[in-house]
Amino acid sequence: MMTDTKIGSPRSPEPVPLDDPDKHRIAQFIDRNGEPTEQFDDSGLDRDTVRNLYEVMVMLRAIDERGWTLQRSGRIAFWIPMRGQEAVQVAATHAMSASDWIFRDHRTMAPWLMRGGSLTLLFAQLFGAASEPQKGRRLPCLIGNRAVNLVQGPTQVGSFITHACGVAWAAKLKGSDVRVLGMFGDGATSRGEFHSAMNFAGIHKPPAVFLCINNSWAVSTPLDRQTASPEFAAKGDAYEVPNLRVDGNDLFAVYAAVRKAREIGPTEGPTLIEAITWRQGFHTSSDNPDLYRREQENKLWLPWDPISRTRQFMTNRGWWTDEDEAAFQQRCTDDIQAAVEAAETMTIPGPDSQFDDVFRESHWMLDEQRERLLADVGFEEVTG
Ligand SMILES: Cc1ncc(C[n+]2csc(CCOP(=O)(O)OP(=O)(O)O)c2C)c(N)n1
Repeated sequence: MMTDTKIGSPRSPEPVPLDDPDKHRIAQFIDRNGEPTEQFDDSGLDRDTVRNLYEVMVMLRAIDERGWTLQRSGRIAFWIPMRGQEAVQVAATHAMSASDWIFRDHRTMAPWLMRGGSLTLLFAQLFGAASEPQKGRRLPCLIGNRAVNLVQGPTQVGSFITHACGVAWAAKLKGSDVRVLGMFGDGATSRGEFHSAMNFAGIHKPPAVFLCINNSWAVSTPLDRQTASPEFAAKGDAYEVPNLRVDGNDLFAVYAAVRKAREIGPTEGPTLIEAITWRQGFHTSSDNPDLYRREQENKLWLPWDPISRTRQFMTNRGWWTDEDEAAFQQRCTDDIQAAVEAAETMTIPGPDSQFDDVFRESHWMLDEQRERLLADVGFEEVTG
């Protein structure tokens, strides 16, 4: 680890820990070429399921590419790239049951797609349409859906970790079978909420899976500035929260880890899982990683790309062909195009929509402010 990262002075490339999983106690089921390792266990993931999960990963990447170009061409305000982090979010979401609660951070779109969210509403959220679940009032990419127990991503890093812990605690008190998954980044472990939640979880044993997605960076903050500990999982030891590390670019290893943690049940309670992955793209469309990270480091991680490894695994078994790939890529292109066209023409909420839903009934103070705002901006309803 280097110790002197300055903005504008990119650090030297770090070795990829996935190259030496035993040294770093990282569970790994497939190698960089998609070949099973000695630890391999398919955990009951059959051909059709693996194909489906792979398709979600490919769709996420296609969404990512479109989100990026929409932002770069000025059609949406903001984009948070997911490239390289598809396996961890797809496997973890699949490992949870449909009625479980999922709390997600800003780089995690898989639960939206995998819990039946439409592509059109996903893009509607990016365009800020009034008809998307957050009524066009959230930062793009923070979509959620109350109807399927998917909590929208917060703007404040890590703020939901205590909430996830509380929902799991409530489920336990009610004697329900519901479990909770919270997915957050390495940067979130420096927040007080992480430590409060771990402390509470160690004592009260709520059935929560805390999934720390370690992608080496929190914007421009590298790991050695985030923690003095050699790993994030071990932080669970201080709180008596069982913990493990897993190759976050390995669909099978992540699925097995999260599924097992989910199945542990309310008597034994929580698990902290650290999934090691890599953000291939910018932190957000407002970032410039060239200021703190060398492209050479990115290249070291490319052989560990989660999509190519899963594809290779399937190809080796005759589960996926070049024709399958071409057909599915075309489907992604067509579906995304249709979704973008539908979303871009939707009605955008007016600036006064910020006063809606603050109280159940209108309040004179807000009514006054609304009137003043509308008089100031001379707003008339805008249609896309
Ligand atoms: C409380 C808070 N501090 C700072 C920020 C600005 N910010 C947004 S994302 C981010 C980095 C988060 O890093 P990490 O949790 O590792 O997730 P990643 O972005 O790497 O996926 C920061 C510092 C914020 N949104 N909230």
